[in-house]
Amino acid sequence: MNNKKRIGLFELYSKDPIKADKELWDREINPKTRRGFLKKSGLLAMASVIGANIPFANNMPSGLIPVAVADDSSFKIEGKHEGMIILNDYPVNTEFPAHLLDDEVTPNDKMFIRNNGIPPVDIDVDNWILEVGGESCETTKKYKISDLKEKFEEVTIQLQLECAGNGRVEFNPSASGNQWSLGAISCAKWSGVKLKDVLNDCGIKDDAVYVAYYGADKSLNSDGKEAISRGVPLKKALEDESIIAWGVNGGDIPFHNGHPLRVITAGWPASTSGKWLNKIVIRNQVHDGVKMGGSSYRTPRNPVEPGQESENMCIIESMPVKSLITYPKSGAVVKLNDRLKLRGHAWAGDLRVNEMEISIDFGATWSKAILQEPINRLAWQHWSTEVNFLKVGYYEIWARATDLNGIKQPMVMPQWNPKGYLNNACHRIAVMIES
Ligand SMILES: Nc1nc2c(c(=O)[nH]1)N[C@H]1C(S)=C(S)[C@@H](COP(=O)(O)O)O[C@H]1N2
Ligand SMILES: [Mo]
Repeated sequence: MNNKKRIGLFELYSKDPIKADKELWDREINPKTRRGFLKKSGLLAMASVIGANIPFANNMPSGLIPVAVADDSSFKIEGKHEGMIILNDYPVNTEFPAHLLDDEVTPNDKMFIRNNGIPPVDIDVDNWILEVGGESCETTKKYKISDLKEKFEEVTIQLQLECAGNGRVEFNPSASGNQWSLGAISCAKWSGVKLKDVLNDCGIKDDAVYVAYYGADKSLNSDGKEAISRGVPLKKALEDESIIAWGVNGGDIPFHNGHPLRVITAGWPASTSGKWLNKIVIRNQVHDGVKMGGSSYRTPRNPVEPGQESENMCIIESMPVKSLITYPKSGAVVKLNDRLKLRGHAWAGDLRVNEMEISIDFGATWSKAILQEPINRLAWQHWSTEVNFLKVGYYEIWARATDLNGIKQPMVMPQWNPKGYLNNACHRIAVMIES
């Protein structure tokens, strides 16, 4: 560090996040992870980086980067909310920073996008055909969207969709793939029909074990093949919440989110929820479509040392317990003696969240937040609370959810796996308390 007086990075961060990020690189903090660890510098150096005193410095895990210097930066793209973060434009992969996911029901312009290939063009909604077949389907049938609407009971249900790779950016050693931070999660209100009603209309043979989708998008390497074709065991497909949707939040599904039709099997990796849906197959074996095999959406059956591969992988099913702080935005400046209101969401795959806790002292003590019931099964739950700060300075607010089985979110990265899936570490935000 030179002697020149630096503007506190915290202040710079709130003004110009991109410049602040660059400063970070200059200051030798691992630039790969937004929540990595300081290489050498101690807490004193850290305090000078953020330009403030850290009241609970004693409790801070050694080397952890204060989130004030490790937050999201965002820029603009057409079509979705301007705060969208673009991770990749070919194929399109975008997410939102946590504070933009504050809505109880995720609006269409804030639904993340995870495309594996090239979406279809020239979509003709009136003549869009969904075929249902497969070796364990008694009668192969074709439906127009209008047929689905006429034949089956319509349901509207709020469902969480989370990419299995959400949080991948924190994996160390790093894992290839989109470097999702926290925002590959949405919970919108979907309208359509129950998948089981359609499957039963075609007849499910006794030997059926799996239900899988095909979509109209194509792989990037112009071989004409699908980009992805995944599925779920029959039991999951037959749940009341597994649906074929043509609408979301009272309107059409946005183009990049699968217009005009998609399947949703919420609580599982969102890769099981096929977009631009044109075919469903009832299988007599575990589906063998694109991204079902190898290490795709699989984790080692037995824990591996970070950086090691495994031959023995199993398919990810229900997603783990997780939560977000959606208010305030990380970097908020609060007056001493003002009670700070906090809120966010929590979810736990197929399960419910049972408890929500907050810490303002780097996890030394926790206090319970108010946790609401989900509006329906497989919708996220909202939590809220208020906190008081005793001294001025830099604080972090950590949030931790516990699922119905008593499983809590880990504080740091969970078990490493080769593809960087299932990071459900606690979300942390920075706040500055001023007199
Ligand atoms: N047809 C098709 N379906 C798909 C995908 C895709 O690329 N093509 N991506 C999957 C993955 S990996 C995820 S995380 C979710 C993302 O849904 P969203 O883009 O609507 O948020 O869609 C899934 N369904
Ligand atoms: Mo995904």
